[in-house]
Amino acid sequence: MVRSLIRASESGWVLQNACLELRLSANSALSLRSLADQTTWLNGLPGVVIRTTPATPQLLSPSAQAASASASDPDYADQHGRGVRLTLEAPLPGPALRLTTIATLYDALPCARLQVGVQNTSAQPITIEQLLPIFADWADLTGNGRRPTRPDADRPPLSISGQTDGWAIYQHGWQSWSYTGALARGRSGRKPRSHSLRAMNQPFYSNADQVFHSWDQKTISETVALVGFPQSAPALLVGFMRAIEQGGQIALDRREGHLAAISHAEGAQLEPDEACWSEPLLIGFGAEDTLLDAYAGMVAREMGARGGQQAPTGWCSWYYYFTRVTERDILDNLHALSERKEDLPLHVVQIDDGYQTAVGDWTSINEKFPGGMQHLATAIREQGFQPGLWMAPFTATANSQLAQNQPDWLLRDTSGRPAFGGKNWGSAMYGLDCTHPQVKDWLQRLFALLVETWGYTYLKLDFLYCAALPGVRRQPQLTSVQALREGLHTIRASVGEEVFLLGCGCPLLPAVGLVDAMRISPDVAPQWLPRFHGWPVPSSERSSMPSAANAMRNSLNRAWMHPTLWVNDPDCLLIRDTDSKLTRDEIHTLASVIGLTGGMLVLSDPMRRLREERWSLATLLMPPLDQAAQPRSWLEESWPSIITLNIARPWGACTLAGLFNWTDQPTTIQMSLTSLGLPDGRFHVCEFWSQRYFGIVSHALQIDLPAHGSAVLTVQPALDRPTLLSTDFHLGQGAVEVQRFEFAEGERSLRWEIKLGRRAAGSTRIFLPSLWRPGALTTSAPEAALRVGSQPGEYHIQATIHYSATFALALEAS
Ligand code: 9PG
Repeated sequence: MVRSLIRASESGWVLQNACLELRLSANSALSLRSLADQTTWLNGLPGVVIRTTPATPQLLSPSAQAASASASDPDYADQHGRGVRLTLEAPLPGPALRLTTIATLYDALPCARLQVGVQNTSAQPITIEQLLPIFADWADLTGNGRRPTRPDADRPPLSISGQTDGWAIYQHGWQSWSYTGALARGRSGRKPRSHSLRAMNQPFYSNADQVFHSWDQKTISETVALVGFPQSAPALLVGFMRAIEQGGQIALDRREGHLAAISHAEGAQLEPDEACWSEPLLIGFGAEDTLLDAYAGMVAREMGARGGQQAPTGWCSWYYYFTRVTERDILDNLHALSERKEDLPLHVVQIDDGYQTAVGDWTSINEKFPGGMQHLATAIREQGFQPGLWMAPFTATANSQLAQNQPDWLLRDTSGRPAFGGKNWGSAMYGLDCTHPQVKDWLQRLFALLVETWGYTYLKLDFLYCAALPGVRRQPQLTSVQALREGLHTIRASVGEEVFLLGCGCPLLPAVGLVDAMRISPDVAPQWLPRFHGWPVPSSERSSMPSAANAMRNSLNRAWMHPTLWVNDPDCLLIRDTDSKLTRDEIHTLASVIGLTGGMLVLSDPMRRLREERWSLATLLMPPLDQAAQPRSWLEESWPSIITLNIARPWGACTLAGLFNWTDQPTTIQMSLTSLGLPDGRFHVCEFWSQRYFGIVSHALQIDLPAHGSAVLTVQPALDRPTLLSTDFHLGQGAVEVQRFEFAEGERSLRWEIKLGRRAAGSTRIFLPSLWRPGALTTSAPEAALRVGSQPGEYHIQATIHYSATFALALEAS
């Protein structure tokens, strides 16, 4: 491995690792260059935004005065590995402030870590709004009226492969439901017109807007952004590695080639001599997927992600019953699931919204649940399921007893009104002030009741963003991110480590380490696109509204989080053919997305009304895959059209691929194997939904995709030996259920094991080179038969399996 290095140069300091070079000049100017491509760089300055009078935020950056290196460590090491580190200090113009920049490069990571701090060296308190580890801009934004003197001030701030504008952006949304995905060249990020949608998805938009108001083609990405050109390296990743104290945003202007990384201190009062630090920022150049991988790993280490969890499976009442749900509905579905447990062994039965009298009044149960919540949890547990419950712990609607009886628990805006969290349930939603000691006490007692008295051990915590709305808090020195974490921490402390917490409607990064799973998408719905009272929704308003297409878009575009940050929840798989506008092809596509990205599998249909064929559709995703397929590009399209997952198994490698047709017309695609990331060569290709075996393919294949339809391919190298091609037990076609596959040439036998954890009938497709033909089959399965396939060398072993079965096939020389 190449060791990173640090040295002084005539204009400042140089840090370098295998991927990039970072120059810091004597006035703290930063210049990052990709070593793989000399035409890719980011030049900027660190800065701080202060507020002197309420109306005027002022951006300050070190001027020409020389910065001094207070520490230079060529042998630095921390949780991310070995590297080098430099600490620079520089005075800021205007009020007496000192800016410190810490730059770290790691030997084994394709990125630099940047953190800035500001110290008040005056005798007066100073209000800090934002800390900018870097902003890269042509214009004079400094408050002192002088253009910052960058040594390279005549060079464009950001260049990717020689292009200084027009790049594509991967934009990340604030919370679970917010738009996440590519903004192709020429498309700008949309700001919804509706107040409610803004409150829910972009409440901090104006903070960045105020400072960078001159950027007229502004895109704001929350926490992290990728910038570049689809499928071409290098791309640039800029992302905050932590959201423990401050929320981060990346502001971009594609026309002017601007970028700013903003860590929101939210008006922190800095007393004389006090210092305040930004969250650490990661800047990397490289291939899109390696960057997101490195980023996820660093976030997980910085924030202590709860790793190693099995993705839960279950049933949730919301997407059919909605708030009309009754105790009877829960029991009916519970019994239906219980009767079918051998074919579909789900774990959780989760009661969603609809049991409480109002949002906020969680222990006041409505008349639709006459037996009470404890009784229902007991019934669920007695049937062998884990009881799950939805609630929105940081939200109260205007009509709730909570909002009326505890007005001082509500988060307030600067004019003293309860902070608006959007409209739902025909009422305004307010957020609770989780820095209020009485709110914490109440949460502590409430969750002890839900878990210890009622008996729910799986909790879907919804509308969590309400705790993180901008507002005035009991403890004014705490930011919105800290307030949300206080709330989540109080819940975690109350329920203990064993209870499964699923975050929903939640700002993503601040929840790492506190939740076990995270909803990463808008709500699914039994319709392809969002509708409002039956009408189509304008494009500016629809990206976070419930729909199957929206849920899939975010689930694909946030696949990189799983399982590094938590278990991803892509929202429910809806498979019913009544009360649903989804076509069979659309349902297959939903199953492909949920199944291939490897997160939770939750159903939400009236189970008694499902036809047999639909039940079996659900079983195809059981158990969930433990890895996540990822888009081939994060920058190409809002809805990625190809996702892949390479699977290494002792008996051979295979690639799983999902292909999607997001258009309204059927299409035929010519797909080259290289577009799946495969090298030149010959491969066996099978498709799941059509159960087609394409035979041995060497360059490209032609596939028909229905409107809104998908294909799931399994691809393996064509070798001159017996090969497991696929199974139809599981969408993974062998990736999950095949435990081993051994060819003993000397013994002339093929042995394999299938472990499904459920009862199923299905078939395994194998390939035998022309040298061999099948002989006797022995198996532990109650029923099995061998059938000759239609392609040369293709055989099917049909079998009924109870949980698992072993197979041995004698081979005869032909
Ligand atoms: C229960 C539901 C389900 C669902 C959650 C959440 O008004 N809105 O914009 C809005 C957005 C999402 C939403 C409800 C309303 O759904 O994601 O799974 O639990 O709450 O009310």
